[in-house]
Amino acid sequence: MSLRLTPGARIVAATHNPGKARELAALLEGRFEVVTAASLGLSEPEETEQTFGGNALLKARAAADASGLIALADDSGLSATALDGAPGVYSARWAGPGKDFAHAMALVERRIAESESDDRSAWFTCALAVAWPQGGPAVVVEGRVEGMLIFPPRGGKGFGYDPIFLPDGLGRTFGEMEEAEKDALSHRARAFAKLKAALLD
Ligand code: ITT
Repeated sequence: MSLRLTPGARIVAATHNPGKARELAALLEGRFEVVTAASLGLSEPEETEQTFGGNALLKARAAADASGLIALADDSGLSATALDGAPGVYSARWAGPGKDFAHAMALVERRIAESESDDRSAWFTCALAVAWPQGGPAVVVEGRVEGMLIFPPRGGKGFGYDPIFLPDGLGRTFGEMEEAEKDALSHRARAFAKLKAALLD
């Protein structure tokens, strides 16, 4: 089986997060026929792994096996140095069942204050996994972007923790950036560049 992705191939984007789905679609740039896990009615597997790569692979394998299509999955999150890398793989879970990211960002702020650390550095990680159906091969890559956390949150663009993340060297949070600007430097874009090198170019 070839580990190259042929342009025009039908692939399933194994995410139920609309913010991620939008960014992944922009990165895929119309190279593929992309269908979403939600549109195929695929269920969300439980994220039982302790690493971004492990969870991305688990999601890609579940979607590939359920759909019979090549699947692309994303597992990502925010890590604060003062919190020893939390919320990390639990980033979505810190927002609770209602996916309340105002609450999750306030929780990050409170936990950092409680830690009594002055360190506001943080990073986003994105693991992308592509899996072929029926127990076929899989590829997992990871990208990161470093920055600082700022409070109160700034900007209403993006999704999740974007309004508290100021990427190094820039004066605007991800929440204040147009999508194309974030897509040029984000953890997701960096992971995607590695995927492209492995599977596309
Ligand atoms: P899927 O599993 O269906 O893809 P999810 O939202 O549950 O959706 P994750 O388990 O990977 O995805 O959770 C990652 C969380 O980390 C996500 O919900 C966001 O809140 C946050 N996150 C990841 N990438 C982000 C980004 O680019 N900007 C802001 N927050 C991000």
